[in-house]
Amino acid sequence: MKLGRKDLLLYAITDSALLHERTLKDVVKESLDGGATCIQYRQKHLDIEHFILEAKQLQQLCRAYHVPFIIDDNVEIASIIDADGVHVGQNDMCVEDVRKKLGSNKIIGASAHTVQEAVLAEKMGADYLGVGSCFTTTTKEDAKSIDFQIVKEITQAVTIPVIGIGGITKENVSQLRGLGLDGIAVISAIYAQKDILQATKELKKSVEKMVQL
Ligand code: 3NM
Repeated sequence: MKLGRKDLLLYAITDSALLHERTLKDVVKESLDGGATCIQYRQKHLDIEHFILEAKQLQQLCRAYHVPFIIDDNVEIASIIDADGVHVGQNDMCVEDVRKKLGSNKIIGASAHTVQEAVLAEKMGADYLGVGSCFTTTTKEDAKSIDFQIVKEITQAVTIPVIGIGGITKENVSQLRGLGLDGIAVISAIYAQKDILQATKELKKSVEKMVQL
């Protein structure tokens, strides 16, 4: 699957800790109905068998919506289930090795916190970058905040699309305007919400305004 810039407008990352009575498939479906443009399956605490089962369910759902399905971190499983792509952090497999393993048709996203990391990731073949943490987040314990000036320098230094991540909400997303971002990646602003459908719709409207030049 080829990745378009518009696919990165509202990138939703799953969190199984936020399900309450709902299933992961149900909440992801709600977010897709609300207009999420890309889904990342992020799962840190599941054995491989269940990981694959759940990933396949979400993959099927995303296919029906023609929305890219990305797996966080686990290149092996992304390869096994033939996911659309994988997202790697600075401590995961390096982009160059992921590209070798998955081939040229898969989407590779990379996290970057400095201009140097961003430029290197692009050079190694990343298709998009996630930069953060833009605001304070409680979702990822080791997230470090990034200066907006650095975000701007990153978007100017690379040609691949860049999305902001970390603590982004419909209230604060407008503060990212003018930084050159193509979209946002969120967990809580979608999946911690009671009405996921409505929350996604509202967030999408706000992010559409943010990315306008
Ligand atoms: N990566 P929320 S922040 C997965 O800064 C992740 O690289 C981050 O969750 C980074 O939208 C983050 O709930 C968590 O803040 C994003």
